Amino acid sequence: MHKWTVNEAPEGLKVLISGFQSWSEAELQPLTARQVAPSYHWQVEQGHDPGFAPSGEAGVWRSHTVLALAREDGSGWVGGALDAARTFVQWEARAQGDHVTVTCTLEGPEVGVLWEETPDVIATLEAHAAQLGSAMHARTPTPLRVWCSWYSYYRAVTLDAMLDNARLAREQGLDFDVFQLDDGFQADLGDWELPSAHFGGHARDLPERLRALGFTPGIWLAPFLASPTSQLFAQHPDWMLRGEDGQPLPVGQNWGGPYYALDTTHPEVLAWLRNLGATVRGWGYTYLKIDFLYGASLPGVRHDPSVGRAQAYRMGIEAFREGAGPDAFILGCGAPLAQSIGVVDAMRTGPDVAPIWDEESRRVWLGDATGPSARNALHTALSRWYQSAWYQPDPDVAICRRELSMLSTPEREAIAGMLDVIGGLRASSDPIALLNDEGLELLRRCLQVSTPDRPVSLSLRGGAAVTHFSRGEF
Ligand code: 9PG
Repeated sequence: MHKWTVNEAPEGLKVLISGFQSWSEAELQPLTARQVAPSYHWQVEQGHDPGFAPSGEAGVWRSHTVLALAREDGSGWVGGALDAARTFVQWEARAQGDHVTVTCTLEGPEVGVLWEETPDVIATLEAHAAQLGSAMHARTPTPLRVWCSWYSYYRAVTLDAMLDNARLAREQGLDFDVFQLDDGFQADLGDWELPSAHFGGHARDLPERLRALGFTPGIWLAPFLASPTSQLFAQHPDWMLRGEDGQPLPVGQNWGGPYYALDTTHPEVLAWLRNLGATVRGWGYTYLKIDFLYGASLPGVRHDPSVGRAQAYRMGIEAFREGAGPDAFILGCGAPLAQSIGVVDAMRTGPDVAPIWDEESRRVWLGDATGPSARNALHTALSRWYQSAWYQPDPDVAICRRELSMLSTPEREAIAGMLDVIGGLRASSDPIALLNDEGLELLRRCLQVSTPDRPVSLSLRGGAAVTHFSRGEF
């Protein structure tokens, strides 16, 4: 463990943190405020690192890979790492009377860490992020424009809905590069090759037809998960990550019940992951959204106990990448962030967008800002601006439709403006047939790729931290 003392009154400082995985909070806050700790166990597993969760004490902030302390004038301190492929780099800042104690704990092989005082926190954080990105051979390809089925069809997606939207997008001259099938085509979590009853075909039937319309075929998978009802689980119970009690470890609650994760230190699991990557490539998909990846990185009992959990995670994503091939475009989601650098092309850097601005009950009263909402998605992705040196950021979809949505016109416009500031991938799930002229116009605007913006200052106003981006409107 590394430890530093910052001899500065905590009251005058802000802290910038980035949580464990895509959906975890990232934010700039007064150091003396309280980092929100989720109330329920399942919220910890799905949005945080159960091995290094927020403490819930006022003045104690936990962050993965990077942490910064900033004074009102933008000077301060920045912590970073030189490598994070097989190691979780866990930072904590603790306000203690007239000073701050900063600790950095490594979980995994020893790696170099940096703690630097700087006249310009923004520039130093960006320099650290760039250094880490280049040391880990970050892939930062051209951002793509993606139509994704999730945020309007959810699990009820069908083969026909995919093709109808692709045809209409072509007719309307919408500039999508990729048409991506999301969750719902498969019979069960883990049984990727068996179709669901409602899908109306097999996922392998789609790519050729999408290509004929001029789109790159994309598909969603949660390659590290298995549901208790799946054939995968029935056939290979010994492949599951386990708890101390020897039972398969539930790694979250979704799809109507608990779900398990594969143990990526098991050689047969790694072979199965390689094969899965190759299989979906063989079906004709070259854009692969791989989701719920955090599952393989949670604390648990593994086949090879000498492998740490960060390394186990890395072995899993590397195996999938090997199978998919070096030219597949891989989007990580629900994924430990820095540990994915060099393997993924793009990364979701916030929780899901939803057709509501904010779910105050969950965010404020249940203390969980990792849930789906436009506010949570954009706030989190903006707070990770410097991570565009690690992968193409994916701030998630714009919502341009008026129907099936509770967003107001100014809220839809605000999303478009913030996507422009964040840069990275551009995506939409709007059923094209639901878009009126105004919606089509907004969508065309949202599909214009921009370079990520950078904040010009980090300041404290009336006790609340505010980030200013140079495009300035938000
Ligand atoms: C498909 C979706 C979409 C979406 C992903 C991810 O905590 N949760 O229960 C939880 C459920 C779903 C979710 C995120 C968190 O969404 O981000 O784009 O692919 O899975 O199921």
